[in-house]
Amino acid sequence: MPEKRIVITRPLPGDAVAMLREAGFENLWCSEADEPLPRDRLLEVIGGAHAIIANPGDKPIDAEVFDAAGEQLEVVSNFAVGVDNIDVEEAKRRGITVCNTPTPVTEPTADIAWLLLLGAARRAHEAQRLARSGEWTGIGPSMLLGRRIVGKTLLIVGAGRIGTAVARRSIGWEMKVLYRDVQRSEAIEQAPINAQRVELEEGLKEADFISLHTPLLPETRHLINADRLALMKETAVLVNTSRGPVIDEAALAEALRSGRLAAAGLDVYEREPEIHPELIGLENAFLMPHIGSATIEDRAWMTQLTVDNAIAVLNGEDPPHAV
Ligand code: 8YV
Repeated sequence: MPEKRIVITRPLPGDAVAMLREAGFENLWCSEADEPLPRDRLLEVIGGAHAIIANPGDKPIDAEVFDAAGEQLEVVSNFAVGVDNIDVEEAKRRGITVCNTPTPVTEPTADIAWLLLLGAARRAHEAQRLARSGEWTGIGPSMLLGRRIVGKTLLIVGAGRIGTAVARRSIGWEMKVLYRDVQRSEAIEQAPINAQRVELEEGLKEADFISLHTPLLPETRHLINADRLALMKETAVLVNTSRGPVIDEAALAEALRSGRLAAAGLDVYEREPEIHPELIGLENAFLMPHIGSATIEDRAWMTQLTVDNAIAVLNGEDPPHAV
């Protein structure tokens, strides 16, 4: 039987190719360019693949991709916890296993949520720009006033791994934590977090800081729309490290521009890598280019897990993380 073919759509940090060779897989194709593989090239190179090692830039991984790969395709191993770039239902229908990398993504993404929360609340980007500008005239009583965080109320929307890790970090800020999730979560309700489960609307009205951690599903697309933005306090800060389309970006830009909402910290966008042009021009939008999981250690761990997931499926074993 010919050797199983593995396609890696973009070079990953750490040496995925070496890891696969070590495990005895020699029939490998790895893109050399550190950029998304153009669609026509993707459809061309995956022919005959048993495994695709994909990343969120490959979208969509759908029926067309599965057809181009061929019936022998066994696994799509995604370099991400989010799998909204993959048609999971179609994969399931065809018996293709979809895998992801939840564990390494949790803590660094929770850190970035806090960086966004702190940065947006304390106007870190404006402060940084002034410090570097050569125009700073000295400490000023009214200069760059931000918002107090200690003792305020934090709403976590989506109490999974990342939402819970963000809530855990709030202990040092002595915050009251609310959460909204379709399911009850004991991990977030028990000490030391002691979060209280609320309806979304109730939480949006009460919170000073709102952090989004839902997966992107049909029911979470534009979960935060103009109506829900209108429920938030004018002093509230909204943070998103989940997926861009969870927020109606145009409605958010309008709320920030009009002063309806104090500030937002965003790592993800509706049409990445495009960012709504109005957001780019707004001082109360603190923006990052989707770097939630981007630490040296965690990205190397993600590569290892992506490879381990693929190898397990190809060897007929249970993968560490199937969706
Ligand atoms: C990306 C992420 O995978 O895990 C996710 O779902 O969005 C991130 O960790 C990462 O930025 C690589 O594109």
